[in-house]
Amino acid sequence: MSTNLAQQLSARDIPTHRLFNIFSKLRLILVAGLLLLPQVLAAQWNATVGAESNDLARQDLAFLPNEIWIHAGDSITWSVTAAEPHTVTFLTDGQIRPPFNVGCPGFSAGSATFDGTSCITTGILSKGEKFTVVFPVTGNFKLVCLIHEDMTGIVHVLAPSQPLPHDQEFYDRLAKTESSALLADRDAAKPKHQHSQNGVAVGGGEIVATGAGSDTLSVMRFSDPVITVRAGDTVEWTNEDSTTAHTVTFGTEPQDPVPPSSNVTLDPDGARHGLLNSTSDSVHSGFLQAAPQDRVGLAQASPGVTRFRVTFSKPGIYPYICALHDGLGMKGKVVVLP
Ligand SMILES: [Cu+2]
Repeated sequence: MSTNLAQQLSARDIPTHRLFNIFSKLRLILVAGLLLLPQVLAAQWNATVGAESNDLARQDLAFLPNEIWIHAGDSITWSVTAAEPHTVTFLTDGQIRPPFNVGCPGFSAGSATFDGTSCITTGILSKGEKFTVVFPVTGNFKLVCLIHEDMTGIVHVLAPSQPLPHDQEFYDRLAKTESSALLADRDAAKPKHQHSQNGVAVGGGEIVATGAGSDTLSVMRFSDPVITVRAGDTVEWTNEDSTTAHTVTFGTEPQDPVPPSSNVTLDPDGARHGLLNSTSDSVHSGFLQAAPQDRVGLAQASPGVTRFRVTFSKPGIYPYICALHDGLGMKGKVVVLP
């Protein structure tokens, strides 16, 4: 090859290399663009968890709203807006519901991805805390709170080509409407169902169905915060909430609030019974809770213990609390006259 021809060839090669470089760069930009595109298009949705009255007595145990339609790749951030604690949990279909302190097992903090194949849950979320879930694949996913059994919802994850029925503004409005309707519900303050003259209703509640699941209103109060009786009388507390557990606790709070204290006996009708001989004595009802709903394919649940009786032998003033909800103001007092 003559020097001249070699020079000509290399002169022709230069533009080819340049073209190749330009194409490489274009390809890189294209690939980066395709990779970034879903993130640019992916929407960030917001929803709330729980709501409450100003005095904290009435608690919405609900996802507000409890039904949301999004696209695959979108994420939803749930913000807790009430003092009652909740979890944001997606179990897998068929998974046995775990206790809230066990989790999936295990917990996620801040954010997680859910595609229906493995469980995700937060630990206990307090007021002001947030949790974001990314939904990369299509499907209809049930949302639950591991603390409150009748607090459920659904996230519908559609393919990006499908139209979405609502925008964020719609969900904000729906959350507000649902929340205030629940909080305003007066059915939960039912007439007392006690057969005893000295009866106190412990809480009250109502489960409200939507197309996506259940919202619950729980009233975290004793119906008669102060009740006056005579020495020798017995006061009877009845949990009238459809789902929420409460306790009646005099004196020292036990470490484990679930079982009754050892000085509690069982009446023939299944109610628990304590005796207080002094204002400095302690007695604890344990969880008073309605039996859970029965379901086909599951063993029948035993009747729940909803009643607690305390006999007061001596005059005095006996303050008590619900060990679960005293922070929300669930406290009472028994005045025992001679
Ligand atoms: Cu309570």
